[in-house]
Amino acid sequence: MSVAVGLVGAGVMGSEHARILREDTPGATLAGVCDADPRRAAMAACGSPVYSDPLEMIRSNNIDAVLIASPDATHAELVMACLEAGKPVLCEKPLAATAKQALAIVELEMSKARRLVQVGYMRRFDLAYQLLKESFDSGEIGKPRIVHNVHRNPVAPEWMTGSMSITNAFVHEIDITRWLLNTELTTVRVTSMQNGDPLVIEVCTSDDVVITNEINMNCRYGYHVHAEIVGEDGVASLPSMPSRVVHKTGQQILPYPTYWVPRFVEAYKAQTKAWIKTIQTGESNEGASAWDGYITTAVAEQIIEGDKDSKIHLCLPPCPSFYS
Ligand code: ISE
Repeated sequence: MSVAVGLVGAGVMGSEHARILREDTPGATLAGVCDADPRRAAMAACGSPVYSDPLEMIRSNNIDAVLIASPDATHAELVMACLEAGKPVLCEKPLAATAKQALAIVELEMSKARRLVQVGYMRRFDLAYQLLKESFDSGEIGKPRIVHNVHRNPVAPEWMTGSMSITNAFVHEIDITRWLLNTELTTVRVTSMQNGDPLVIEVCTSDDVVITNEINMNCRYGYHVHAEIVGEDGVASLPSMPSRVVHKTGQQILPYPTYWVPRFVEAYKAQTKAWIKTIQTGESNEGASAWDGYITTAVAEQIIEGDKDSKIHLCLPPCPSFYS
């Protein structure tokens, strides 16, 4: 049986998800698209029904599961509606705008006694990150001491305002580091350059690994994500990404993508396939749970509310058995 997916949001990510659902996800059908802009929705829908009210689409009998790719502030309410309707939902990161909203999602999901929420931290499905995790899990590089993360965008998207370099960008490093090292974060110190960009964020984990993070929203040269685990017996890093070498004007050039979709397109596809398989078979996948989404939002919130330039001691509750 093909899973009929309703997509909320047809912007940069939404239109990409629509394409992946239409062309690259066996077992799924794009069964509806909802966006505030009906023309944009129709373009992404490519002939499937267009909705103007996301709640109507979520509740429709023609929709089995929902993919949310609308603006960050709308996520929590839409995920709650999916839970109320008993429908599986893949929500783009972040899960919610506040830790309180994210916790309400966790509580509602637990009350339904069924895992329905997956959060779109797609780096978990990136082959290079998976191999990095394998190096750590296999013990090949020994006990980890340091992780270096670099997250650079050429120019901050125009919708990126205020603390979104933390709530929308750095949340990837929070999630991927917890997943890579299978650990919890304990302290954070943020060093902010003049106008808040770039940020240098130092994090410690419960097993004394130090994580350095450069979050740079305006590096100019391209979209570039890098990670390296320094272990006691060796170092494992992400490789240069598959690209092409251009020989031109006396130079050899290895081009960078201009934004994140080309870099992570295979991860987005693998994430959607895994989500659909989980819906069809009930088998779990590597994706981030509502609990992971809650922890990530809680860490981001505590950083934003914490004292700049001083060490923030994170206060995170233990993981309920429902999620372990
Ligand atoms: C964007 O929203 C994303 O989700 C990308 O994955 C991230 O790398 C980028 O910094 C964000 O702005």
